[in-house]
Amino acid sequence: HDLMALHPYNPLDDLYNLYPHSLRNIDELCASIVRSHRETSQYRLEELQALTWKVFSREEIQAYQSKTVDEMWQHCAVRLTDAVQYVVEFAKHIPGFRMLSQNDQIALLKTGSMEVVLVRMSRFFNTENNTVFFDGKFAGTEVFKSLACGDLISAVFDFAHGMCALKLTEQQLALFSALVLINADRPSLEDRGRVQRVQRSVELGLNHILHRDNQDSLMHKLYQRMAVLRSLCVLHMEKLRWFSQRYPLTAHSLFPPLYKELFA
Ligand code: CLR
Repeated sequence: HDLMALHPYNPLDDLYNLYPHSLRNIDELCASIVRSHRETSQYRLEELQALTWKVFSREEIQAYQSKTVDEMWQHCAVRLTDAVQYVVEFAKHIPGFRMLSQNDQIALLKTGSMEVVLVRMSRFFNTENNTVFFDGKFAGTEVFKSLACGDLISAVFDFAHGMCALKLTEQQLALFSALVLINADRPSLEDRGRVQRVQRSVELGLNHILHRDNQDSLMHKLYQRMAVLRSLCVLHMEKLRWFSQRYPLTAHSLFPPLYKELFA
């Protein structure tokens, strides 16, 4: 009886018994997603931990706050695009992604890349003082004041806080990021069936890792996080539209091409 409680029934167990070879495939799938995550995550966790004491000074915060709205937007758009570029690299090494048509790859990145950046933000977030690693130091929400979108910034910080509370391992985070990206429900997909097959394999991978870690109950929480992510990205697109209307020249000629291609 006690043993049953330790190892709750998992439908994957049947699958493993029926197809022992597919367990090896799932292991290989997980290994390559984890490797891709590691190679594109910019900083290792130890490196970030060693930097937590680096916070912006009063004067530095004031310098960010006295930037004009369009200066600060441009600055953040460049930083975000840099992060998105790493997510594109990550995507390319998810088994099955490169087998999708170019149209479908772009469709997935258009809706998913910002979401993955926000998932990754939790690695760069210090819950002790609510700061994020930005421009070489840890920054609180006040640093982003001149963007004039406080509601988006506080929602993004709340999300990072919530992600940190889940205390995901790097492997769990890697698989979750892949699942956020490979989503057959995204708009304007040509070959939804093919995306669905890749999605199912990533889902199996995440299930497998959570089961192995004795954390099956995390799956439900992760699906809840995905719903919050969608609403954050809708908010990001609304802010971007608002900004482009007020500052059409900056948005048109000074934003990085990739940022425009994916979000505009
Ligand atoms: C996310 C994880 C990446 C590294 C990285 C780079 C840029 C950071 C981003 C992280 C988190 C979100 C961030 C961004 C720069 C600006 C943006 C702090 C840490 C904030 C939320 C402002 C968004 C403004 C838009 C509306 C333009 O691997």
